[in-house]
Amino acid sequence: DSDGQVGVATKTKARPKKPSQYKVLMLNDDYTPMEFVVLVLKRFFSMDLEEATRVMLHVHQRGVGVCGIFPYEVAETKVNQVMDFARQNQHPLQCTLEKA
Ligand code: TYC
Repeated sequence: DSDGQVGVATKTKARPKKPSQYKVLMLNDDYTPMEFVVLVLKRFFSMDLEEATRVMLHVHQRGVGVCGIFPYEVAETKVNQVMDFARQNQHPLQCTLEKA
């Protein structure tokens, strides 16, 4: 350099990281009607009736299930939309995020 010092240049490889993905999880409860859960899966996760019914029954039987995997901001928006819609309809349905 300008002082005459010798050094080793290190270079970090440009490795653009993929945006982290998050699972949107649906939780079972004893009160939300099955039809309402199916409606939510169709409306906010673009599932057809067959897939929505399959996912709803999985959650009903196992306690939790994956609605989809999305970039963080999309996943968070979907959780908020589901929670708002459930609240508006006075159902206790819960939805949450988990790193994929
Ligand atoms: N367990 C609910 C019932 O018997 C149905 C249900 C399914 C609720 C999935 C929530 O995420 C859920 N009516």
